[in-house]
Amino acid sequence: MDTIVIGLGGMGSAAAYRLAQRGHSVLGIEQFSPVHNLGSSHGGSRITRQAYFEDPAYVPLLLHAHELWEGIERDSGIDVFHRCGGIMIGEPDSRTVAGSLLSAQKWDLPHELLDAAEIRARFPTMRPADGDIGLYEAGAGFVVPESSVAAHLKLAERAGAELHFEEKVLRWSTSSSGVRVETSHGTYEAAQLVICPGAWAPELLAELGIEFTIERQVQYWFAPSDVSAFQRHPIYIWEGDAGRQFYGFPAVDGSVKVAFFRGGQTCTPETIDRTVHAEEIAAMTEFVRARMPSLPVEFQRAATCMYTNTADEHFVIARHPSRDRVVVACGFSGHGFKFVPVVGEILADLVEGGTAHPIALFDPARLTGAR
Ligand code: PYC
Repeated sequence: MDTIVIGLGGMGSAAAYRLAQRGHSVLGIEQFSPVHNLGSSHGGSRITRQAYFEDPAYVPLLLHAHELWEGIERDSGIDVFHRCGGIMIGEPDSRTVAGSLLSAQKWDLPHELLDAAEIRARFPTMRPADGDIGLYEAGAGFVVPESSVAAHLKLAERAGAELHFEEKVLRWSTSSSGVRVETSHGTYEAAQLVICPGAWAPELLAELGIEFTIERQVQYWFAPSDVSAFQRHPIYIWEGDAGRQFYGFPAVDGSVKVAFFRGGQTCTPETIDRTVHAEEIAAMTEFVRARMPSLPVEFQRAATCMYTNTADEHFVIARHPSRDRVVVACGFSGHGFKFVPVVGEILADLVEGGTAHPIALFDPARLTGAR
C-alpha cells in the first residue's frame, strides 16, 4: 500500500480521492459509516466565500477551490456547490466587514458595499442597525458537506481506493521503512500516512504538541413566514455586539438554517451534549427575531456538530514535524469545509513531496513555539 488515509470526512475523503486519482494505492479508514453525522461534515450546508475576513492568504486557495468543485460535481454527478451570493454584515471597522474588504481589495475580487438602507431594500428579510454596512459577493454561496463527502468517496472508490468504514484507529506508528496503523479490525502497513482526524485530533495527534479546543456548535432550522423571500437569499455572516458572529443560509426544502459562529461549550467527542435544549432554542429564536423578524416563525429542528479550534483559528496542514512519513490536516476551526477540494489536492501534493499552494499560514510550528 502506498498511502493510508485516517478519517474519511470532508478532508480525508478528498485526500483519498486525489491520491487514488494520481495512481497511488490508497487505504482509507473511517471509524463511522460513510457520510455520518457525528463529526464536522454534516448539517446540510457550509458557507463558501472568497473575500475572506480571516486573512487574505486564504484567497488563492478559495479561488482554486471554487474551480475544483465544478470538476467534482461533473465527475461524480453529485451537486455540491450552490451559488446564491453572500453578504458580510457589521460595522465598517468590524472584523467581518473590514477583513472581507481587505481581502477583496488585495485580490481584486468583485464585490459591492451596501449601507444599511441598501441592505434592507435589497434583502428585506434583514434588519441591520443603521451603522452597519455589508460587503456583498455574488460568487459566494454554500456547499453541502454530505454531498461533498459522498462525491469524494464515490470518486475515490472509482479511482481504486480501498475504503474501510466502522473501523476505529487505535494507534499509528512509523519506522524507517514505513507506517503501521492498528485498528479495531487489524493492522495495516504503508509507505505514508495522511491523518485527517477532525475532532479526534487531540487523540490521534497528541505528539504534535498543539492545544486543540473542541467546541460544541448548534445549528438551528426554522420555517419562515414567507418562504419565497428566503429562497432567493444570500448566505450571510453578521457581526454584532462584542464581535459575536451569527450566520445563515437560504431556504432549502422550506427550511432556513442559522447558527452562531463560535461561542459554544468546550467538549470532547465523548462528552459532547448532543441534545439541543429548550433554552438554547428560545435564545436563538429571540436573537433571530430581532434581526430577521419573518424568520423564526416555526422552529423545526436543531443539530450539534464540533469545531476543532487552534489558538489562532488558522488551519494546520503540513508534513508532521517529527514523523516524515506522515502528513496532517486538522484544526480547521469551524471554517474549513469550503476548502475541501483544494485541501485534498494539497495533501496529495505533500505526500508526493511538496505543494506549490501557499500554505505557510498553516505551519504547526507557529502553535508550538518551534518557530
Ligand atoms: O466557514 O465561512 C464559514 C463559516 C461561517 C460561519 C461558520 N462557518
